[in-house]
Order: sequence, then structure tokens, then C-alpha cells
Amino acid sequence: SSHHDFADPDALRTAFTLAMSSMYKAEVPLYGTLIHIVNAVNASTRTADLDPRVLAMRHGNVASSRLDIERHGAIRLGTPYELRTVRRIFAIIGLHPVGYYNLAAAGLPMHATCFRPRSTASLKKNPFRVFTSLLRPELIRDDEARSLALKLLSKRNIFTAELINLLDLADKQGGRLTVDQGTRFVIQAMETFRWHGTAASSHDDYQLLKREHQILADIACFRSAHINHLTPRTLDISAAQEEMKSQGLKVKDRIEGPPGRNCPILLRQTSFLAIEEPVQFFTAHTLQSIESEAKLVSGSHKARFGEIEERGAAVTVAGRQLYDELLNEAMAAAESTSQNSTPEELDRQVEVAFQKYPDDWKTLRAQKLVYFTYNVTNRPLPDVKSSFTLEHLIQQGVIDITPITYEDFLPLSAAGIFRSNLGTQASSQSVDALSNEAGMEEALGAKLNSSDELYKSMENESIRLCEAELGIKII
Ligand code: OOG
Ligand code: NI
Repeated sequence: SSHHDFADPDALRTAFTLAMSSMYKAEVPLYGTLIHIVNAVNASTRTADLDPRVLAMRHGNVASSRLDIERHGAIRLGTPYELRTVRRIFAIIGLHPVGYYNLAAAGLPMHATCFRPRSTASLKKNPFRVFTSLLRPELIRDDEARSLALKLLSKRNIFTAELINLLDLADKQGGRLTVDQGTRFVIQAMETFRWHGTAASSHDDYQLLKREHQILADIACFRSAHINHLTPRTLDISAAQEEMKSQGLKVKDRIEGPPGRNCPILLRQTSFLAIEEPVQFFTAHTLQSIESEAKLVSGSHKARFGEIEERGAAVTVAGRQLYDELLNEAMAAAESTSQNSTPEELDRQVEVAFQKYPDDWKTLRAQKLVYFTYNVTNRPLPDVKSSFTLEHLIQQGVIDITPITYEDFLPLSAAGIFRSNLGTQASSQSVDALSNEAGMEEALGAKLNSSDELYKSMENESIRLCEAELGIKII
């Protein structure tokens, strides 16, 4: 092959995922433990007992399972320049910004998007995704903390010169890199997401930012946008949670998201709490003379954690509304029972509230709560040649339905994960407060994709494929 052969973005994404996974395993050894637990749980999950539709959704195509490779990560960025450059990095491995997450509702001066593959084919190969949040300085209340954070961020550069060169090169090559360039690109990109044990601030500055908000120190005091967790997907999150506990991991007190169901929806997540890592800080006096004889003081930082997830079906706008409504109902009920509602009480209230969420695929489809793809079975076409409605073909068993796997995040769960690691309290502000999607697009320098549009087009694409296969028009 010549040097003109471009690397397949999906293959580059897999190289990137594997590089990141082995880097994180070396940085956070407990992540290795977590992977062992998840692999063991997945291997011993009695898949024969699972609804084939659930299995298809959880496993992807069994012949080329996406389960083993699947990971999501999270990074926190400080400036629009960093976000724009990260967008360019991710575009090369086939990840695009999808959706808007307002974290102000969780009391965080941030908002976020998810970089992920968009097409069915690409998702099948490797659905790696990165929850990417961006600091919103205008939401930092304290003037001194705000200007210090901005000053530190304006001084740092989280991208190597070679990485920027490769990004420029990709622009000239239609957004692609050769295999050779791709290999160098993955190595250089890891530098942006690696952990650096030497801070980019003095210990005093770190303390000042941490007093304002722990997340501020995490974003502004380091030399990289360190990946703060990497999440494998499990077939059975309850079993994995128990196993994490029995192996002595400091597990979050409850699983976030919907309760366990026959027809799983959205996303259930749990995590082990952030580890404390040693950091070398410059003393305030020597910060100006880093090159010469910098004096270091030892400190520590808590940011990185382990998380696992179990994915269910993507829900429609109506399905999402019902989910939000029932979750709010459960939280209100749990709070009204006592001043300090326990995790067990919240779990109980969630179970109760979600009895109102239909739990069989037929009803979920009839009420348009979940997105489905359609595929042709081996049943013969019925004789009536007139017109074929989708409903008729499903009734006749010619076409089968499969729920589409949810590929995004849940802001409330994200807020719960953030809180469990930051030790902060929930804010009483409404979820819509302080939302600024236009500001996110402006910082990104691109439009956000709508996840609903993507799920709808996956649905439509599958119907078109059925038509082609059956040689008919489906109305
Ligand atoms: C991101 C937390 C959100 C998830 O799975 O919802 C997240 C962060 O801590 O930066 O990863
Ligand atoms: Ni996560």
C-alpha cells in the first residue's frame, strides 16, 4: 500500500481506545481490577436467560461483539480553544459532538457534550465516546478565583506541536490521516489526556481554586486534560456492583438511572470513588522561575475514578419526558419521607414510580416511547400484493423489531457521579436554569448534532434496508 492510503477512522478509533485503556490501566491500577470484574461478570451472565432483544441491544452483533471493546471516557476542558482543538482530534477518529448537557443544574460552572460515532455501521465497530465538559467562567462567583483560573488556563498548552501539525495535515487531506500519520497521531494525542504528576500551578493557587470549587482546581491546575475515568459496559450492573463491593472497592452508594427492568432503557451507572493521587506543586515563589531552580512541595489531588455502565434502549422525546417525570417524582417522594433520605429509600421510590413506565417492547413501541430498528426475518411475504404497512409486516412476522441502544449520557446521572466524587450537594436550581447551548456551539466552533435526529435516521435507514431486501415499498 502506498502512503496515499488513508486510515479508516473507525480503525484509528480502536487504536486510540486501546492506547487510552492501557494508559489508564497503568495510571489507575484499580481500573485493571474493574476490567477483570466486568469481564468475569459478563462471562458468567446467563445470556441464554436474557430476552434476545435485550441481548442484541446489550451485545451488539454477537458475531462481532462490541461489548469487549466498549468504553466511555470523560475529560474536563478549560477554554474554547481547547474544546475546538479536541473537536478536531476526535473528528479524525470518527467522533462528533452530540447533544447538550447543562451541568449548572448540578451546581457546576460547566456544560458538556458527548463526542461519539453517529452511524449504525460506525457504532457497531466501536462505540467509544467521550463526555466532554467545558468550564463556564461566567458562572464562577468569586472574582479572584475566576481571574486566577483564567490566568492559569491562558498559560497552559495541552497539545504537543506535533499533534497540531498532524491536525493541520489532516485538514489538508480531507480530514484524514495515513496509517503512518495515524500511528503518530494516537501517540501524540495521548499526551493531551495523560496524567501529569507535576501541577501547572502553585500549591497556594490550587488551594484557592479548590476552596471555590474542587472542579476548578481539577480543570485549571494541571498540564493536561487528564482522562478522569474510562467506563466499560457490563451485561449485569447489579452483579458487577456486588462484586466491586466484595472486592473492597469504595463503591458509590446506589446505581444511577432507571431501575432494573425487563425492557431496560437508557443507562444505569455506578462508580468507585476517586482515588487520591500524589502531586508535586511549585511553591508560589518559584513558579516564575520554573526553568531554573524550581522548588516543589508535595500535595495530593482527588479526581480520577472508575465507573461501569449497563445500557438499554434509546427513548424518544416522549419516552425521555416520562423518564424525567418519574425520576423527579421518585426523588420528591424520597425527600418527603425524611430530612435525609437514604439511598435505599430513593431506590425504593424509583421502583414504585417506574411501575408507570411500560415494560414490554410492544407497548413501548405502540406508545412511541422507544426507538427501534427493523429487520427482515425468514418468513415469506404474505400474498396480498397491494400495499405493505410496517404494522402488517410486523404482525405477519416478516419484519422483526429491535430496540436501538442508547448511545448518550444522562445529565442527572452525570451530576450524581460528579457529586459522589466531589462531595458536593445537589443544587435546588431547575434543570433548565442557566442553560447555554448556543454558547457551547460558539466555543466548539460547530453545531451540535441532535441525538434524536440520529436515532430517527437509524430507524429510517433500517426500514429502507428492509424495502430493498424484500423488493417492496413499505408505507
Ligand atoms: C463526567 C461525569 C459524567 C457519565 O458517565 O455520566 C460521566 C466527569 O466527571 O467529568 O462520565
Ligand atoms: Ni462516565
